[in-house]
Amino acid sequence: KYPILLALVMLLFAACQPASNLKEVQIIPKPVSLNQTGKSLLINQGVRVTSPDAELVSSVSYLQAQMLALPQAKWLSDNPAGVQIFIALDAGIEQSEGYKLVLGEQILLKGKTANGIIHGIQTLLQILQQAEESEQGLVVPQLSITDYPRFAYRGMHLDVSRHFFDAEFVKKYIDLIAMHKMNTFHWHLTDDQGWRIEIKKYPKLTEVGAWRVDHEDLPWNGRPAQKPGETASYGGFYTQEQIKDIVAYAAERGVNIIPEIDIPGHSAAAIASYPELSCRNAKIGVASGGQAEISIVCGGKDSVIEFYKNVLTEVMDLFPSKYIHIGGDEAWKEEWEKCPLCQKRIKQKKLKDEHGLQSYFIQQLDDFLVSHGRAMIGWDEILEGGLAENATVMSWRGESGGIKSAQMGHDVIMTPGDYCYFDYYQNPDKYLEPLAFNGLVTLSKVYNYEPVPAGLTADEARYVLGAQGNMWTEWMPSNEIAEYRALPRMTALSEVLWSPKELRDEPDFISRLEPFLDWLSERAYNFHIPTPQGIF
Ligand code: TNX
Repeated sequence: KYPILLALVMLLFAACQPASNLKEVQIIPKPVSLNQTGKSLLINQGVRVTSPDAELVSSVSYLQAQMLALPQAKWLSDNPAGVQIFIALDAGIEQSEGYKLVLGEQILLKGKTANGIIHGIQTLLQILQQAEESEQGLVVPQLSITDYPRFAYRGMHLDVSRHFFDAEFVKKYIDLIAMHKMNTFHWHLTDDQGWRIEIKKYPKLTEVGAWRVDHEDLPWNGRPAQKPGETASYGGFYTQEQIKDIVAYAAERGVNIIPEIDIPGHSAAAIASYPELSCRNAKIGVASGGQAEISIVCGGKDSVIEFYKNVLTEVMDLFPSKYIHIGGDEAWKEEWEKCPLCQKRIKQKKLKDEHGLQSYFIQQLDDFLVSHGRAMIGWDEILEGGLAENATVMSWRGESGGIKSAQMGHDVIMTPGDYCYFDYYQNPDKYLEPLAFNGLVTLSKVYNYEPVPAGLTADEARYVLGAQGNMWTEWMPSNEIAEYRALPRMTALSEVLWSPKELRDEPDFISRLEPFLDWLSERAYNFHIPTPQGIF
C-alpha cells in the first residue's frame, strides 16, 4: 500500500518479530509494560461502555464516537448484551496520567485521572484498529497493559500567524496531539504576519491586525509590504467564543492549551493596528511575509505595558492554563537604541543595556501573571539581560539556554531546532518535499533525541519538564502540508516523551509505525512516508 521503500524496511523488521498466530499488538508510544496472553476475545454482539464516575461522562462518549470511526465500526456498536467496556478512576494508580488496561473476557480501563483514561482510550483504539475481522466477529488479543509517561510536558506547537488555520483544523490538530498521548498544545497566536485572537478591549487587533495583502502565490521572502490603497484580504482570527469552544474540546481530550502572545518582538501586526505601540508611532502594514518593517513595540512607554496587561487579562479569562507564553524571541533592538523613551528608562532603572530593558519589561509581565496565579513561559532570549524570577524557559537555540536555566533552578521545556523543528525538511532528498525552511530534521534524528542534556546533574535534570515539536508555518501554506510536516515526526517525538528511555528502539519503532500510519490515514491525515535515508 505504501511505496516500495517503506515496504522493504517493514519486511526487514517483520522478519525479526516472533511468530505467533495472534499478531502482536503494535502500540505507539510504546507502553511501559504490555503482556499478551496468547488468548483472544471475540466481539460479535457489539460493546457497552459504562463508568461509575460522573467525571468520565465525556470520556465514555469520546470512546464510543472514536470506536465508530474505526474501519471495524460495524462490530463496535452499542449493545447492552455486548462485550462490557468498564472505565473507572482509580486512586491506587500512582502516576497522574497513568492507566491500566486489561482485555480479558471483558475490557477494563482504569486511570488515576480523566487524562490517564484518555491515554488508555488511545491505546484501546489502536488495539481495536489492528484487530482482525473473521466471519465470527472481531478477534481482539487478550492482554494487560500498565502505562504512564516519562515526561510531564509533551507538547506540539502551531504557528497560526504566518498561515491561518481555521478552528476546524485546530480541532483536528488537537485530536492528533491526543492520539499521540501528548498533553500540551502551544498556540502561537500572534506574530508580524497576523494577530489571531479577538481582544474585546482592542478591536483593531483583529479588524486590522488579522489581515494582510494576499501574496500567497509568491515565495515567503519575496512578498512585498502593503502599498497605499491595497486591500488586505488574507488572514482570519478566532473569536472568543471559538476559543472557549476549542479550549473545552482540548480539555476533553486531555490537552492543555498554552496561548502565546509574542512580546516585545514579532509584533508588526499589533503595531499596524495601534501605531502608538511602537517607539515612533510608525504607520506600518501587517507584514505579508519575510521581514517586517518594524516588529518591536516600545520598551520605554508605560502605556505599552498597560496594553499587554489588558490583553493578558482577556487571555487569562479564556485559557485556564497555568502557563501563559509571552514570546520574547528575536526582539531586535535597533528601534530601542534610537528611542529617547527607551534610553531614558534604561538610565532611570539603572539597566545595563537594551537587553536589560527587555528583562525589565518581561519582569513586569511575570509579576502580573504571578499575581493572577499563573506562570510565565518565554523563549530562551528571556535569559539575556536577566531571567524573570518565576519564568519557565523554552530552549530553542540549541540546548544551552535549557542547560543554563536548569542550572539556575528554572523549569525548562526543550525545543532545540536540530531535533524539534518540524518546519525543516525531513528527508535528505529535499526535492521530494514541498518547499521548506532550509534545515534537516529526519525521523531518526527526532526518535534518537534525548531531552535531558548530558551535562546536567540528577537534581538539575528534574527541571527539564519535557519537550515540544515546533510548527512554524512560513512554509506550510495548507492543512495538508502542515500535517505532512508534523507526521510522522511528532509520532517519533511522542515516544521519546512518553516511553521509558530503556525501551527506545528504532527498528522496533519503525515496525510499529505502519499500523499507526494506517490509523492516521483512516482519520484523513496526510503524512510524509519515511524513506530509508530518513530513518537511518
Ligand atoms: C525562529 S523559533 C522563530 C520563528 C520562525 C522560525 C523559523 C523562534 C522562537 N522564533 O519566528 O518562524 O525561526 O524556523
